[in-house]
Amino acid sequence: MLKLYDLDVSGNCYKARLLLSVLNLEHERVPVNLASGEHLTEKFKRLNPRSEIPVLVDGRTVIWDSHAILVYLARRYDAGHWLPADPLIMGRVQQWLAVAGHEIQYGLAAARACLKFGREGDLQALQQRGVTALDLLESQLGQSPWLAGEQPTLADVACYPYVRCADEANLSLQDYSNIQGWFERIESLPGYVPMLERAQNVA
Ligand SMILES: N[C@@H](CCC(=O)N[C@@H](CS)C(=O)NCC(=O)O)C(=O)O
Repeated sequence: MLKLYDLDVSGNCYKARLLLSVLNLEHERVPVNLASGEHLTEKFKRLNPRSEIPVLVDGRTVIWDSHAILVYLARRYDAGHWLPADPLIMGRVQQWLAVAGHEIQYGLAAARACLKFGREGDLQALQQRGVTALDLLESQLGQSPWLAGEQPTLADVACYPYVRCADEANLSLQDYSNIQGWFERIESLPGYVPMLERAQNVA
C-alpha cells in the first residue's frame, strides 16, 4: 500500500493527501513529529536527505518533495487528467508549480509559519510576497476556471492548500472573488478532502 509520511498541519503534505483522495488511492499515513526533530534523524534522512515532509513510499520507490509526489501519482495512477500530456497545458502546470514553490511557499506558507508556529522571518515581507501570489492567481482565475485552463490539474492541487489558509497568514481574501469561486470548484471535486487541522478546528 502507498505510504505517506506527513503531518496534519502541513499544507505541503495536504497537497499529496488531496491528490491521493481525488484519485481514490488507498494509503497509509505515517505522522512525522517535526517538533521533536524526527525529520532530522538518520533514519528519516534515508527517506529524504532534505529532512522534509511529505515523503511518499510506493513499494520500493521513495519520492520526496510535494510537487514531485504529485507528478509521480498523476503519471503513475491517473489517465492523464491531472497532468495532461499536451505541451502547452503541461507547461502551464509547471508555471503554477513554480508559483506554489516560490511566492506561495516563501510568502503565504512562510508567513503562516511565523504566525502559527513562531518561525523566524520578516512577516511583512513574507506577507507582501503572499499578496503577489494571490494577485497572480486572482488574475489567472479571471481568465480561466482552473489555473492551467479549462480543466483541474496539478496546478490547482499545488496552489490550493496555502491559499485556502491565507487567513492563517493574516491575509484577507475578501477582495479576491475569483479565488473564492475557485475554492468552490475545488471543494466540489469528487473525493475532495479538507485540510485536516482546519477541519478539526471547525468541529
Ligand atoms: N519543497 C518542499 C517543501 C517541504 C516543506 O517545507 N516541508 C516542511 C513541512 S510543510 C518540513 O518538512 N519542514 C521541516 C523543517 O521545518 O525543518 C516540498 O514541496 O515538499
